[in-house]
Amino acid sequence: MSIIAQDNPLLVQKQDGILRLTLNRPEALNAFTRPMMEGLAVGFKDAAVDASIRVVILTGTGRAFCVGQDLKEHISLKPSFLKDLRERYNPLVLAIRNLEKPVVAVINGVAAGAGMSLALACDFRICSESTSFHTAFVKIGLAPDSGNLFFLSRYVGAARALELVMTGRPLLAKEAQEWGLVNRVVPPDQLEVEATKFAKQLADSPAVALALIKRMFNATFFSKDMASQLEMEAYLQEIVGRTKDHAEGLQTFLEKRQPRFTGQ
Ligand code: T3D
Repeated sequence: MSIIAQDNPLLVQKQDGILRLTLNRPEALNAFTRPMMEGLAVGFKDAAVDASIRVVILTGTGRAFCVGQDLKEHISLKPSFLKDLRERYNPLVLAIRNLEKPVVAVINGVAAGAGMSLALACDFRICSESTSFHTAFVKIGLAPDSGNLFFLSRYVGAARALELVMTGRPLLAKEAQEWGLVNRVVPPDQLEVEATKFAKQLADSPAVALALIKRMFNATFFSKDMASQLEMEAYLQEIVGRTKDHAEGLQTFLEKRQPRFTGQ
């Protein structure tokens, strides 16, 4: 494993094509501070330009994934919400959605506020049985931000999303899975193994196809109408249809063997 940086409050590790970004302020349930968010921004920029990175895992240490903005920092700095969201939170959400590589949220415990939003912005959510989601904003007199309601309503439907953001009631892992919000729920002691196995499968998949599937997914759920979506699918299929990985895929179909994708 190559450890790119081992600094608190964000651990950055790279192994087997997987970039693992670990929020590391367990004493504050991994609440976001400015240095942590700057580290995340750098991590996602690196992931975009480093071809050896095929998948990003976002996770946390201790009993929480992330509980959103560090409210103690917020109270002491008294930032403008508009400026803070525009300059720090929204760019991070966009970086995750615009990164043409899968991003897996490995949710090891509590996810609240903008921490929950960031988990929702990821492509996949694998969580431990101990996970609970808290929209949290309403509990401190705020409206949801960082895409929380935007993503939530698309994943679980309008009625459930509105109930969660208006009441702030916790959503436990089992119910989140029943609602289709998370991909897998696993016992805490199996989370890392299961998540790494899943990420490795993505890392070994044809990279161009995954990039274009993510572009399609964004267009399907997050923008555009059906006609332009169909046009875009045709356009993207034309591109991915010219890759060596597609040729390898066809070949393995004919030869009945496992593919060896190279990302080209
Ligand atoms: O500029 C901007 O601010 C714009 C962006 C805003 C985006 C946002 O994210 S706003 C939403 C911020 N997050 C919250 O409001 C969540 C606040 N936390 C909670 O509601 C609860 O902690 C939880 C329901 C998430 C978990 O409850 P529980 O009982 O499991 O843990 P706890 O005892 O409340 O917390 C444990 C420790 O973490 C505690 O510290 P202590 O007393 O042991 O020293 C607590 O203060 C700390 N902690 C929890 N959340 C935060 C936090 N510290 C700083 N900031 C937090 N958000």
